[in-house]
Amino acid sequence: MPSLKNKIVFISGASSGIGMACARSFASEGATLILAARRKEKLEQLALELKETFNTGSRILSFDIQNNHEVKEAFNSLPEDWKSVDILINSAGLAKGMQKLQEGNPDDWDVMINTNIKGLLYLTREVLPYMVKRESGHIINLGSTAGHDVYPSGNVYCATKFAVNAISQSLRIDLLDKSIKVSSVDPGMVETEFSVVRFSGDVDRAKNVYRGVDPLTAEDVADAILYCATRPKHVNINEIILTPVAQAQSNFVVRKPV
Ligand code: 8X3
Repeated sequence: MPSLKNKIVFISGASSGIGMACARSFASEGATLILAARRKEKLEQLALELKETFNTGSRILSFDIQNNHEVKEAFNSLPEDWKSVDILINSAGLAKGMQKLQEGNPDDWDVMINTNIKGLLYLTREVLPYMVKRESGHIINLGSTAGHDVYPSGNVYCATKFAVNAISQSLRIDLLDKSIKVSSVDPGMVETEFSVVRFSGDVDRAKNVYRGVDPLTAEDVADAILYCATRPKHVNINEIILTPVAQAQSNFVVRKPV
């Protein structure tokens, strides 16, 4: 298995959930990390933990991915040799609200569209030219089963994940002649802060999403991402869709009585 030793891995959304789990698993494989998110203290804490546990060298970048100016400024603040990112993990993303469209909140739509689609594009736009120049690199996008099948009241969130799916497919074509890999890792129900954020801190409602299911963990998804990143040079994993055993796709879930 190709080594991640001294590879530069840029992780967006690194302050929690799947991004944080990726930081830990890639650090344990010897990668050097750029940890990006809005919450600086969380990133500092994580960088310290990874230094103590794995002796990981890392840099932290705190910025709002929804703001292209901030994304550019943060990326450009990196020393030149750190800009040659080997693997970009676009894991920043969120859901806000879950209502029928006619009842939805346009402010929530903006946050989802600006983070999940535009933020991913802004960051990729900064990192990619350096990969293209070297004709080497790997972009791993965090998609979702919601990018394959819509579900009731999922409208805008599902649309953002369909967009991520389209961006991954399109990037793969555009980069064919540059030897750059593009993978999409698309989980179903993962119990992280995801539903708590979606329901604005309503922990009981968030818990209920995973009732009787034995959901995926952030570590399960990080494991799939690590798998994509550690294939031989000539192998690209286009897409991994992973769900809990009790889930077939967005709309088919069997719950055990609890
Ligand atoms: C997360 C999957 O079904 O909770 O992207 O929206 S779902």
